[in-house]
Amino acid sequence: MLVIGERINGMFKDVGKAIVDQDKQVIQDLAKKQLVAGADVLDVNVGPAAADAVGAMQWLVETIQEAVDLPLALDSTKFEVIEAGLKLVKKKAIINSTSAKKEKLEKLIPLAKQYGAGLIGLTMGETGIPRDRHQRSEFAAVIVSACMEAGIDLGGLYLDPIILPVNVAQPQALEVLEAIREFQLLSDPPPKTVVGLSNVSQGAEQRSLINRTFLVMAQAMGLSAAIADPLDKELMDALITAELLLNKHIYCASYLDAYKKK
Ligand code: THG
Repeated sequence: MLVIGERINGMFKDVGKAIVDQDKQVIQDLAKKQLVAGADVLDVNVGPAAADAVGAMQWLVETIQEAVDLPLALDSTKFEVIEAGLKLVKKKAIINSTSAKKEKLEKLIPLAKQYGAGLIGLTMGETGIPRDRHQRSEFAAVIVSACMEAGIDLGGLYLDPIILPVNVAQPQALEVLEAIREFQLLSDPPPKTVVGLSNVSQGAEQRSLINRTFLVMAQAMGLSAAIADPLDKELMDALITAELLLNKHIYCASYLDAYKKK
């Protein structure tokens, strides 16, 4: 399971404030802590408030790379913001994200190709947020075939079924789980899958419990990656235990510690 640390997102108050104050310490601490906790990649999102989003992305990428050596997932709906990040990254980045919309695919696939970056494809299109597993698979097929046509390495493509908060869209959680399974039928070898895990519990009580329960269920469906909070120890322990039970690594009495030292 690829863990993409979610914490460097201007949606969080501490990060939003650090961007405004240009406070490197806050960002670098979060980068280091997520690395130690088991993040493989760091998501970087300037958040909704940043007035100069391009400048904020540039500052975040440089600030993070001074502290840690991890690859970054550049998370923005704006092409220029992602491009500004791509120009600065030292490691192969992940573009977060395109959708199945024609104008998005036409811009972001060439960008991924130009920079040799991975690509997250949100399975939503002209009609907006998908209704059910079938619509998700339809949008997924559009994204996969556009990448194939462009000659993009499908090994770097992550399909995202889009998780909605369970407190307002309860039936969607099961649709997402089924979609994760269906996406894997779209190509051989199967495309990878990713979710923005914390979305599922937004506005709910028991966030951590909901997050880790859903994560384990998604892992059983074959999920490849999660944008999630690695600082949530119970979440990480559940993730590692699920991998053990799915026979992805060998059991030993100290398997939790052994995994973290990998
Ligand atoms: N798919 C993809 N990318 C994504 C998402 C996705 N990027 C953003 C998001 N969804 C994943 N990241 C987060 C980060 C934070 C929260 C949820 C998802 C979150 N934040 C607190 C909240 O809203 O309650 C912030 C409150 C605070 O300040 O503490 O829950 O789905 N590809």
